Amino acid sequence: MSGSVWSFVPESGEHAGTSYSVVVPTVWENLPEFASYRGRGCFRRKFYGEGNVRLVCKGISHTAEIYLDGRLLGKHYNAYTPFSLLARQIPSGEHELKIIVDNRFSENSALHIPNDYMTYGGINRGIVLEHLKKAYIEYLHVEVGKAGKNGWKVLLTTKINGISDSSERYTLRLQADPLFTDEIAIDLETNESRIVQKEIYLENVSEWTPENPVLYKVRAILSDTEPMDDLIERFGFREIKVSGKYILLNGRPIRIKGFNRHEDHPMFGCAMPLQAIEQDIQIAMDLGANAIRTSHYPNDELFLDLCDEQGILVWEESHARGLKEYHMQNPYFQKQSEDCIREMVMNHKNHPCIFVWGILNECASETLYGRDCYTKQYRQLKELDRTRPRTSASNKHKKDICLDIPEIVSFNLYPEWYSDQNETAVDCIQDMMQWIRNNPVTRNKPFIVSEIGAGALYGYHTRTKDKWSEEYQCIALEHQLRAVLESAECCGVFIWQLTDIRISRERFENRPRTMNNKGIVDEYRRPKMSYEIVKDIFTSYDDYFETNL
Ligand code: ADA
Repeated sequence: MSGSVWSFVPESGEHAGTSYSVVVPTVWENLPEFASYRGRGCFRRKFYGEGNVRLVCKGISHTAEIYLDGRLLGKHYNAYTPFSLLARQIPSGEHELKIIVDNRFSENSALHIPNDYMTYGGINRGIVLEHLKKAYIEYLHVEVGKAGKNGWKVLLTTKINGISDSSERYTLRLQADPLFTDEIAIDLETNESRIVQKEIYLENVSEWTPENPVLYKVRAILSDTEPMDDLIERFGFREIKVSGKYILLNGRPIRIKGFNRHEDHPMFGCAMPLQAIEQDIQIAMDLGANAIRTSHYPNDELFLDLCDEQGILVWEESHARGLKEYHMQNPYFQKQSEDCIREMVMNHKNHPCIFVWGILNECASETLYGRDCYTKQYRQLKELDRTRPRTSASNKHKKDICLDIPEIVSFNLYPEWYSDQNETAVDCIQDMMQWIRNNPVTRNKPFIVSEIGAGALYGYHTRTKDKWSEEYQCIALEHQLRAVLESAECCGVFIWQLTDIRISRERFENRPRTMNNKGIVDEYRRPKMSYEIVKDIFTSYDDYFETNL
């Protein structure tokens, strides 16, 4: 249903009730009259169908009510995670899908709040309609881990949902050419769901590395007398481990040279098409980066697919930015966070590019209540994925009381931008490193500078190299990056940020242009003066640390 024309009708404002044609995925801010519309809007589309249908929505911003032929099928909160809904035995013929979208901030929304990025309104990611028979495959997870010197253990977990009114016998075929094929018989009672696991040991496979990101495909086929559903997943043979101060990728200590990136574009809002996503990745690679952090929410699977293919390492994080203790006490906070983490991990865990899961950027990690929330979320992550390390970008630094929980410690630091003018980047980084070294909680963990940067207005130049000029951004970034990358105790950095982005006008009125202007390229992807400086610095540091582990 993606790439097709839908109707959009706003519910309030001077154009309430008027119908517009839009191509989904889209956000209504792309329509000239709705550039700042905050409210509810209705998207409709007709389709032909019959029998059991499943609707898979990859992202609706930010609250959705979904109706089929006027009957409520389900609701979902959060712009940045996929979900699916099932409708059984619909009669043959034309049907109407209606999605009511709401992008308003309210006490019912704990994660989408006015923030330093824009919350758009619309169907921002792809949408798929599947016709099902008596049973379907909900997911196929592939977990890989090293086994011995040359071997790999592969754990395949398939979830099958029966939607038949009688008990049935099925065959599940798992096929990854040329690696393995297997067939499993499954008896399902009426409406039963079943999780089927299969462990395989393999040798002589090609590893997934940033230099040579080899991907394999595995296909699950569910049949009774004939095939009725299939699912193809890609995966890679790579293992992430943490050892002392290092993050090891297939045993080698990697140095992170990364960018923070928001899904934001002046022409598409957060509903970015594949080509625009690919352009961002190409820009990051041209700048010498090997990693991207999905600040501050799970990204479109299209982005992850491209990173898998290009060998870009990804820090994927669940949705939250700058929540204070009172935000975290919102009665919806825990449930909305839990849903977001579950939907993120369950949908994205096969991507080899993801090397770390992040939670709760700059939230209340200095309070006991905050610690309780961090503990719960870290625990949930571990239950959902035992293979990846966890972290959180903190701005509480020495006051943070949650640093003992995750495997990796990460700080957002802005020396020579927000901090006291007299503090140099070198002083700031050295002071942090000394504190980390002397603190038994952090001493033996990898440390990442998860944000560093400075603002520059594209095209603004001053002889005096004042703040907001492109000249000032060059100076600050050069000091910051060299200070971080010269420190052997720091395993990497994510620059804030790849591109300039739009922010919510309800907050941060003090940001020029209602934009966060710390991009190395502006919102139209035009390079600022700092582009060449960052590129020189990033390309002069190796992707791995020289060390005898
Ligand atoms: C924070 C935050 C970012 C952004 C940045 C800035 O560290 O995590 O979302 O707001 O500061 O530009 O100040």
